[in-house]
Amino acid sequence: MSDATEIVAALLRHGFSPFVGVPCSLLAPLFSDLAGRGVLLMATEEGEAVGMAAGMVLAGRKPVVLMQNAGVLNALNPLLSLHAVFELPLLLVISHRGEPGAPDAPEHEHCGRLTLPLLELAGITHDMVPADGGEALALCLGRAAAAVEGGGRHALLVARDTFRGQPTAGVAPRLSPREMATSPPGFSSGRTMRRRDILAAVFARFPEAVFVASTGFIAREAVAAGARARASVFPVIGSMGCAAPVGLGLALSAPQRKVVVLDGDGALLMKLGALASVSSHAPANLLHVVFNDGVYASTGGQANAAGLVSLARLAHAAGYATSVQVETAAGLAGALAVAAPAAGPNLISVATTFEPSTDAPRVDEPPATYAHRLRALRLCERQVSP
Ligand SMILES: Cc1ncc(C[n+]2csc(CCOP(=O)(O)OP(=O)(O)O)c2C)c(N)n1
Repeated sequence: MSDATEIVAALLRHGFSPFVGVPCSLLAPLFSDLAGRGVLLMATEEGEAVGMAAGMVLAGRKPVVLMQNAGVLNALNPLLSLHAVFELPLLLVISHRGEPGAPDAPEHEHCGRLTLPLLELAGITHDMVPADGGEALALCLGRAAAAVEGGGRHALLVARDTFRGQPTAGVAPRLSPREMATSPPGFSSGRTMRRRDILAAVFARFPEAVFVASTGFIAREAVAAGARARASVFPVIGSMGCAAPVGLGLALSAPQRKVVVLDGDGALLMKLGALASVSSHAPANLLHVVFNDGVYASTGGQANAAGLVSLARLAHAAGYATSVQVETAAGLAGALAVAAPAAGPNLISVATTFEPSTDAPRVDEPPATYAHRLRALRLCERQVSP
C-alpha cells in the first residue's frame, strides 16, 4: 500500500515544501501527516491555494498544492492565467473522486470523468500514485520531481482507496503561524451544540421555509431532518460554497417565501464574496445559518479559518441587516425568534461541536429529483420579479 507518511517524507526529501491545500476525505491521512510536521497551510479555496503557491515559487520555494478534483475547476484560472503565463512550476496532489469505472457519489460523476482531459488540456502532466508503494512509488515521485525541476506543472492523482484505513488523527493543530484560538472569536464557551439539534430547532421555527443545505454532512443531515419535518430541502451536495448563492437566487425570485441557507463555515469561506452579494441585493426573506465548527468536519476535521476569523463580524461588515453568533440552545432559540419576523438578510453563526462522522445516510435520491420537486412548487409565480 502507498503510505501517506512515506509520500510526505519522500516529497520533503525532494525539496518540496510548504504544502497548501483544501481538504478531501481521500487525502485526510496526508493532511494529518503534514499538519503534524508543521508544513501545512490551509487555504479557503483551491484557486487561492494555487495563488499562494505562485507567491511561494516566486520567492524560491517548491510548494505542493493539495485538493479534491472538484477543486481543479476552481483552480484552473490561476493554473492557466498565472502559473502557465508566468511559467511557474508546480506540483499538485489531486484526489480523483468519480473516477470512471469506480462507484462514487453522484456529485462526483461529471468532474471525475473530465479530470484527466482537463489536466491534459491545461498542459498539466500527471501520474497516478501507485496503490502498492515501494519501487513504483519512488519512480512516480521521481518523475514528479523531475517534471517540476524542468519547469512544468505536474499532478499526482490519488485514487479512492489509496490511503484507506490510514491514520487521520492529529487533525491540523494550527491553521497558520497564529495559534488556533481555543474558542472562536466572540464565543466564550467554545463549541458545544450538535448539528442535528441545531437543524431541529431551525426546522421547527420555519415550517414553511425552503432550505438550502451546504455540501457534506450538513446536506445529509438536513435532508434527513427535512424529511422528518416534511420540509422542502435542496441539498447542494457538490459545488461547495454555492448554498448561499443558490439561496440568494431563490430568495430574490420568491420574496414572499422564507429561504434559509444552512451553510458550513468552510463552504462560506470558500465563496466569501457571497456575503457581499447577499448584502447588496438585500433579500428581506433570507436567513443564513452557519454551522461554525471551525473545521472541515466532512473531510476529517481539518482546521479552517473560522477558528480565527469571526464570520458574524464579517457579515455585519458586509451589511447584513442583523448578524449574531450563538453558542447555546437558548441563544439559538432567541436568535431564531428575532430573525423570524425581522427583515433580512440575517445571519446566525452557531457554535457547533466537531463531529467527525454522521449516521445520516448519503443523499440517495437522484439529485435531479430534488430540483424537480422544488421547481414544481413554482415559487416565483405571482411574485413581482425585478
Ligand atoms: C471545490 C471543492 N473542494 C473540496 C471539496 C471537498 N469537501 C466536501 S465537504 C467539505 C468540507 C465542508 O466543510 P464545512 O463547510 O465547514 O462543513 P462541515 O463539513 O464542517 O459540516 C470539503 C472540503 C468539495 N466538495 N468541493
